[in-house]
Amino acid sequence: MAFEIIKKQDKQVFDAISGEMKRQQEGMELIASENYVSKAVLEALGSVFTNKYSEGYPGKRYYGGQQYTDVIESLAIERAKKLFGAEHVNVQPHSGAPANMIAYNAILKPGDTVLGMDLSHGGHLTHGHPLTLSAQIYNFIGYKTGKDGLIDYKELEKMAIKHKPKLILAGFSAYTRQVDYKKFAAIAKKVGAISMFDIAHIAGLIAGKAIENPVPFFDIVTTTTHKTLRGPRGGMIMCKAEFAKAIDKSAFPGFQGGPHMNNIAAKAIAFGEALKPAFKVYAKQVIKNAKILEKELTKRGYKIMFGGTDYHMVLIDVMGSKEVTGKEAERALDEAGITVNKNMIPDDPRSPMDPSGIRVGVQAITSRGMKEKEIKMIVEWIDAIITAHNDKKTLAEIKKDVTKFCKRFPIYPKV
Ligand code: DSN
Repeated sequence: MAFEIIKKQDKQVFDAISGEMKRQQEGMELIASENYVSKAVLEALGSVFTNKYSEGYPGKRYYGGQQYTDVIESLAIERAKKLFGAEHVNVQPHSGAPANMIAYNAILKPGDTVLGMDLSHGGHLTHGHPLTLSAQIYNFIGYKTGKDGLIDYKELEKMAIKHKPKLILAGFSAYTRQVDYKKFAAIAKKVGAISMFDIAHIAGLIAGKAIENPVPFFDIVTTTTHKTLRGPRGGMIMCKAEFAKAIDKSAFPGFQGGPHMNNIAAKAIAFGEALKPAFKVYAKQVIKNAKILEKELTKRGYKIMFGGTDYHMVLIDVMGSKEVTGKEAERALDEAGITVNKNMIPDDPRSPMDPSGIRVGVQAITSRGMKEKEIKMIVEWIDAIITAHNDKKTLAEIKKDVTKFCKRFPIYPKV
């Protein structure tokens, strides 16, 4: 990727792009929400669709000149329907947080009660964290994992009966265990609530058929398109036909203006890629790699939260395992060329800026072709780095090895 025009026109931006390219190529990306899109997705993002306004939906727009935007948006919708078996799809949400807000706005009135997973137990900010706009509008009540580290469905049912929520939310950014879709849907049905699943983290695992598809079980399913699904930064909402009108109206004109058509073109490409057999191989390998990660870390005395993983990531209690804080672990790993994020663990006694845990995901390195053998090597480094977290010399030495290793797995061959 040469970026010749930017190079001639704007050296400051060119230098930043080149620096980021080098950082991504030479670093070990273990943040659980990132991935490497294909060159085709990158091309679509940089296409002329970025020039076009297209408020409305295919066949019903407020501006002229929509012959090609309609093709692109319809393609993205049809491919998403095929991937997830959804009755209705809206591909316009700019990202995951807006997708959730659009869904809430479609079905809730201010003050309505929502049950969502507590953030420190693996939920997500937009599922009711007090600092979010949605938490100021709706009455969120957080459910937690039980003593065994798993969602306690009996407790969830009790809470649902007690609080009579209008909406019950599944979906997580750090909880790593398979959800019982039927139980969730049954609890929602019992109390007359709408059921919603935010599958942002696991959408690619579902699309690649490595885990069961929740879409048939839930009324509404929101997602991002850029994590395990390996598409562009973006969001999407799937729902049962009865919610279609409300969701579309809430997306536009309710919440957003013109859709970002270059992004929707890139979503269509990514969904096309996810429909190919190779994506199933990828999704299965992601889970195999996460299982090895869990096993190797456990062998070295790291405490994995929720009793393990069924997905692409693990949440590690580094403080409880090695007396190193999440912040310190993140900093030391970063210094040695390995990128993770510090993360709260359930009922963390520490603060969000300096929590007890780190979250580690393998979906991005799996896209680079890394498998079980490489994961074992990576765990050796992680352990060595955490053990020597204050020893700058050791961290610098490991960084050299990590860089050399990463160069063997090009993110874009011949860049
Ligand atoms: N920021 C994303 C994550 O890292 O999980 C979720 O929004």
